[in-house]
Amino acid sequence: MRTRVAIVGAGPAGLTLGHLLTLAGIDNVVLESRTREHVETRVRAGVLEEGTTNLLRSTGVGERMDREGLVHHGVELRFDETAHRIAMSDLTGHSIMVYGQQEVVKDLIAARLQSGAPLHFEAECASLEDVTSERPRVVFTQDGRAHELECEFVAGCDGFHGVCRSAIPAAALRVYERAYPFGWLGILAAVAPSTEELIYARHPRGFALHSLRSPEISRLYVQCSPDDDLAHWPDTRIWDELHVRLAAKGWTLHEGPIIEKGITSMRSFVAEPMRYGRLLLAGDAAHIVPPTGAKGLNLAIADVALLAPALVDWFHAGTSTGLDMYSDTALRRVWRAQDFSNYMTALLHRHDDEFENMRQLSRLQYVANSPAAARSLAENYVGLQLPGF
Ligand code: FAS
Ligand code: PHB
Repeated sequence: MRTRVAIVGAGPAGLTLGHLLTLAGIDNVVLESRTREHVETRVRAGVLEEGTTNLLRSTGVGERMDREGLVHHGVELRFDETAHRIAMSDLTGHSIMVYGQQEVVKDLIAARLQSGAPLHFEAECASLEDVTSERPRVVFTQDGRAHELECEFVAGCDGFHGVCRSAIPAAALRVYERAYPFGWLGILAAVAPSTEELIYARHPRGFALHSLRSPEISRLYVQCSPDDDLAHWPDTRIWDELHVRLAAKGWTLHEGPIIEKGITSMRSFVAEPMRYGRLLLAGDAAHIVPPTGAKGLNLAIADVALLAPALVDWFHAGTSTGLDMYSDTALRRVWRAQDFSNYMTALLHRHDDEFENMRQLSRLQYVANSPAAARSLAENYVGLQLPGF
């Protein structure tokens, strides 16, 4: 098997890259270790920045998103049982779109299948070979048999637990990591959201987030310990904690059947550089952010929005500038998102350190009362539109 670009992973990064390259007429193959059903039902992110929605819309995969997605112009910070709205669109001129990551993945898979470009499910990459040569190879297994995919570039879009990053020798890789002493227990509930906009709540019992997926489905999270177990969280306890942590005068949280729940640990992680020879990393394969800033999915898309034109220039114009600049350019945005996600996590989660909790309360009071502080939070949350990021 041969192609120009081998893409490992059919998450948002891999599928978007494959979509963009196919539109540009560049042969590529997407290899995904799981089933189509698994990747299309994996509940993850929910907030899309305009950079993401514009890219999906302008490349013909935004129609259902625009029909079913929810455009939001603000988010609420809630503390001391009081609501403080951050009027993002007024402050920045930009909005966000609430539309589940699994819906984005479904739309991209549908477009991929319609294009006829190769997308192999249950095709697990075992290793990458000769990534510093001009003919790297992807060794993968499918139907119990080993295969080799010869290519000119490998896009490692296989997430944090994938194999592509490990093809870069440790001596060539700089890794930055921080584990947080928090986890998130997330639920999908079959109940109309109790709020029009997202609510990020700081409470002495711990952080809570009220997000949404549709007029009928609510997405909610509570801070838990990083090694917590779902067995300790019966539905009654989840709702009790949500009622306490999200409480505000004159506001009611409506309960409903919980249809999905899971616990996610939180970490910050960056692997530099995002290129090694003919291997290019994108998305969670290169970086992880705590979900408090709603950046993970958007960073993955931002990476491939840089990588696709760089590969197009290589194949169509024979220039390597985009590829040579890819890692440095992507990492500027990655580190900005790392800093913002770390800031939002520190701002809202319950710490074991009372000094930190008091500092946090003061920061929240400052953001709630200072248009300058609110604008800084808002412009990072909607996705920085500054040169160089
Ligand atoms: P992904 O992990 O989405 O995709 C990688 C793909 O590669 C997967 O389909 C995997 O099956 C495949 N793969 C792995 N190894 C392979 C191999 N050897 N061969 C072939 N394929 C292989 N972000 C937010 O913004 N907000 C959130 O609330 C949020 N919640 C999250 C909850 C969880 C449990 C997780 C894990 C992540 C969450 N994220 C959230 C971050 C998430 O949205 C990621 O940023 C996003 O999925 C990144 O997309 P990709 O880089 O494409 O990686
Ligand atoms: C979600 O809707 O899943 C969501 C929203 C905002 C976040 C994290 C997750 O910061």
